Amino acid sequence: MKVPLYRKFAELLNEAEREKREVARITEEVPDLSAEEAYKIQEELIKIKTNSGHRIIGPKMGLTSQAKMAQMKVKEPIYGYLFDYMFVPSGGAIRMSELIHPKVEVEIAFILGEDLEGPHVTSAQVLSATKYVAPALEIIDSRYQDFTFTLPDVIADNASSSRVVIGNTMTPIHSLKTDLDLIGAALYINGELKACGAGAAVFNHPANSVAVLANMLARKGERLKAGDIILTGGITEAIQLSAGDTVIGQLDQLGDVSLSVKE
Ligand code: 0L1
Ligand code: MG
Repeated sequence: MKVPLYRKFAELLNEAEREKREVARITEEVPDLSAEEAYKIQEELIKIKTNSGHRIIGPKMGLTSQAKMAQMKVKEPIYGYLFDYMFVPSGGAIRMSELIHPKVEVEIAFILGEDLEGPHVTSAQVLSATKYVAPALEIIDSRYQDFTFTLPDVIADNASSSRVVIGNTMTPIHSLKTDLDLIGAALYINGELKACGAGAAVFNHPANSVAVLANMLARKGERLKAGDIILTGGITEAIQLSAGDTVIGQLDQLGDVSLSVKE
């Protein structure tokens, strides 16, 4: 595929997000789109956003559970980028009128104290470079019709990134009493338990997810930077949101993170 086509699809996805409308999957027009080409489209999309004044707050990992990887028939997760305009304070609100068909998932965020550069980053190096961990809610909002896509489609669409809520408490990683894979997470919507899991659902340990991310970014000469806020992947399944919902994510030792959903 040629560079002008990367740009064309990136513009389509960016417009879909801005105009809050679903679009057809790219693979309907380009059935043999590869993951490598899809990351080129994603790079164009990121350029469009940064050129229009938005700032990256960190990368995110998606499809990090064995179940999701098996479902998509892939051996490694995917990444995308979170931007400043996606950030919602804990206890704040998102608006359905600004989104297409949002879903929410509970995650653990890592806040790095040191840079991490692949290609051979280990989870032990991730743990030593991490300053804080925090509870997070990720709102994913695929720009594709009916929230359905192939792997290259979702890579091009910035891994469905839409909004992110980070809990108010940042916990120094070395103060945790149990390892992150044993930390339990629960997702409540309107007081009802909708999903639960443990940190191990994320690539066996969320630090593995960050290590894989650093090693994937090294392929294009990028590294993780001190201060990056990294979403490591959903611990719970993603749950559809509706106007009027109140969402609370609870994580052992890390605390709560919440948001409400307005019209
Ligand atoms: O953050 C995620 O795990 C989302 C990855 C993309 C797949 C999806 O939109 O469900
Ligand atoms: Mg996610």
